[in-house]
Amino acid sequence: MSTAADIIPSPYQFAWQEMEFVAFVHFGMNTFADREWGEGTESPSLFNPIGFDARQWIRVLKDAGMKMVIVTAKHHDGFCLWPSEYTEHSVKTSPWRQGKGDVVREVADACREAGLKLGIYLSPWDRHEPSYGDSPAYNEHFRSQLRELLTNYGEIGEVWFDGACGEGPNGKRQEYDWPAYYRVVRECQPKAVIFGMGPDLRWVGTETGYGRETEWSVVPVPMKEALASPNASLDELFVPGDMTGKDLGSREKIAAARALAWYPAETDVSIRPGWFYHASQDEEVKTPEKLVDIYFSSVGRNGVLLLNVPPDKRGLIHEHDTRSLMGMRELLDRTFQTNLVEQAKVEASSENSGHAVQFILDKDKETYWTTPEDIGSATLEFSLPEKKTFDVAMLQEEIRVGQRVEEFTIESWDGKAWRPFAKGTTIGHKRLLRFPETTADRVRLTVVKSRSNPTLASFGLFKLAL
Ligand code: FUL
Repeated sequence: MSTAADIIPSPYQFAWQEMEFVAFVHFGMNTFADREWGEGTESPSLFNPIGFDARQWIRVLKDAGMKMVIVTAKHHDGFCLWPSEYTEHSVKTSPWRQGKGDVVREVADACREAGLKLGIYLSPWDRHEPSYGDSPAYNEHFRSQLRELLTNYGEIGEVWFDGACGEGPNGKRQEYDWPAYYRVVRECQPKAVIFGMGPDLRWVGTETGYGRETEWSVVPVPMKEALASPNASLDELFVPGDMTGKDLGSREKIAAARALAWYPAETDVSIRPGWFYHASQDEEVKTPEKLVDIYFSSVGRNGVLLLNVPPDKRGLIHEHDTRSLMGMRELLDRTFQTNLVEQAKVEASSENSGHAVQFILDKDKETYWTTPEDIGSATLEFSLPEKKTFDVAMLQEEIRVGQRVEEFTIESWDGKAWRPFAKGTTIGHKRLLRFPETTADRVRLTVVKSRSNPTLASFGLFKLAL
């Protein structure tokens, strides 16, 4: 078990995890054709967002608390939001800005001005491109487009690879050359993380916004059979596989694994029923309360929340979406404004008295707690200056040393005995729990089971503002 607990995130995976909340922006030909999956035969003359304002998008998304914006530079219909040299099927043959516009450029500039990162969705499945299905030729075409996007728009934080794969016009099925795609990303944007069909970030396995209660960032990953060379990198050996199972990283799964990797979950969901804007869904925008519930079940379950907000035909984020996002932000800000154990006196102890328990205050993070191995259960006790009422707990592990905690409980002292009011399994980067209102001035957290000595980067109790 300690092997799994020793696996740590790369600095780029860690930076990505710390963002917690990022935006997905589905915009393109489908916005105008009123479809979810275009055929690739739509005329570029349809694309004309006359009120297009990337700064408006970024203002809304930033105010909502998002730290990066991933834009669909090309969806399955093949229409490119940037004037690619490699196709005519793009903004350059559209009426928008007389064919001189570049959506990716304007979004990149607005992100940079606002201090947000930019990510790119480039669909390998391309229903327009004639070379699609002619595998080597299309792979080169795709690499060229990737290179354009990764060299002309400044720093890119994430590259989003979807697995959809249809038949080409020649009736042949396209074989994607993933390692060759990764090489372009590594070469042009060494700090970017690759999602989905790539080895850095994994799809959580649902588009509902609800991650697993037990979410491990260290999981068995599919690898090519023959380890061709002992120096082969993960990029060469990695095989995109199905990571949608209920249990990915339990002790049983790990024991049976051939290879383990830090492969954390990204939780994507749309603020509307569809990924693209449809006027018919204007009344179906998720409410602030629903978005808060999703936040607790994604960020609060060791995932990064990738929330899709699709701009409308004007090229603007619709008023209803903005209203919900601002409502969500306000509820979250009010909830997490005051950590009720901030003023508490903290004491650490462990079951096996022969071992000392260290409790170290870290200047950068809030607290950093570590204990020697084989300690049995370990406890942190918080004594508050006065009684407080809370119904939310937040826990964070120091994942830069690995993900370790397997089971924990939180109890309050009622004057006579300790009463459990919350419990959980994994923590990872962040765990949020909601429970019935509890009032107490003494609280204790017990790590019941851990893969190695447990660490904690922060602990908080809050009152939900709903
Ligand atoms: C899927 C695509 O097929 C959808 O259209 C959407 O882009 C979603 C985020 O990924 O696989």
